Amino acid sequence: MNTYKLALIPGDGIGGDVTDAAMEILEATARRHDFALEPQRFDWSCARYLETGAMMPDDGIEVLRGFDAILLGAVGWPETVPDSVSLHGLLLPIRKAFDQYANIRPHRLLAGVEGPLKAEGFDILCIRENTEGEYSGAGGRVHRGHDNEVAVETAIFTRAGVERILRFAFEQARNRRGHVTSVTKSNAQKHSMVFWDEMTARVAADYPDVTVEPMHIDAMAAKMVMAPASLDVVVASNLFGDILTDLGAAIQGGLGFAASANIRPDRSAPSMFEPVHGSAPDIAGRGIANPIATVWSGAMMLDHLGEAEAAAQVMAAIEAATSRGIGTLPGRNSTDQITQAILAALEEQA
Ligand code: GGG
Repeated sequence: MNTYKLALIPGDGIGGDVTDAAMEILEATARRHDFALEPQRFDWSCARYLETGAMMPDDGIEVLRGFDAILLGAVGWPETVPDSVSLHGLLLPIRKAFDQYANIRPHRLLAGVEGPLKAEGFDILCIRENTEGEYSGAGGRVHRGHDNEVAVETAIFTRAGVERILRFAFEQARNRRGHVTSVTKSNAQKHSMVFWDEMTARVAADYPDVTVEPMHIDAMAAKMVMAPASLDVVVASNLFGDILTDLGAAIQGGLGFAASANIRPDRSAPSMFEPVHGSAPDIAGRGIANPIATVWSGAMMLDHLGEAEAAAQVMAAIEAATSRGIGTLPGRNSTDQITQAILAALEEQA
């Protein structure tokens, strides 16, 4: 029997609620298939930062390296720790240290979920570059607090980094409907984004079976609202992908449904799975967070681990619950009710 060592980082706010729910469902699924999950919980969070001065220990990355996968809940507690500190102290270092360069975020309406648009039938796979670009962390500030203060944030685009994320997107498109939309702002950003467009054309030449459309981020935002069904694979830089996938979450009914996977494609280091949403301090501790985004992320994790059948069963159970109206509207059901409905649907499959 395969046993997968899983690093569980609930993080802050609703992160604990949604990862607990996901683990209950994933472990129930594992029991029905011939594998086991061996989770180890880490308290790395803003609470830890307040106690120790660090979101994770100095050897945190080395500790995580020994796991098969990481399941993360949410990061951030802005009331006490600046978001820039918490994000750069946990989530971003993990993505970069393990070179999880492909952030995969699916956007589609689950059965029974009515999004805010009239549009139906869209199925978008956003591929966000995850290790460089605008989130490189390169830059600095001088003359702090003075009238002549300067802040510089440098976006870094390397040939290797851009080429590999584009190839990843084209490979995904090959297994889907064969279309890539490559998002830039190359009219305004004449160095990095023109370079991205050139790399898109170069990579596209190796994929004659895939159609490609370069698009500016502003036009893309409109298209995701006006004609989402026309989109298949969307590839974008770190910042653009981050923003577009919140829009993607909105059109699929809300952040409670938006799943993501931070993938190291060659599998030489662990990949990390997390909902797109943050810690939601406004609803933390109320037991009403929607766990579906985390359960869906967990299904992506099972798929990545090679348990495709189990992953498909988790997705079918989520949709059996949502098709009955469970978890489809904010606040309609508690976290526990949604979890129990998904568990019941798994039982029914048996
Ligand atoms: N679910 C993880 C989380 O808390 N994300 C919040 C966030 O701000 N993420 C930024 C990013 O994905 O780069």
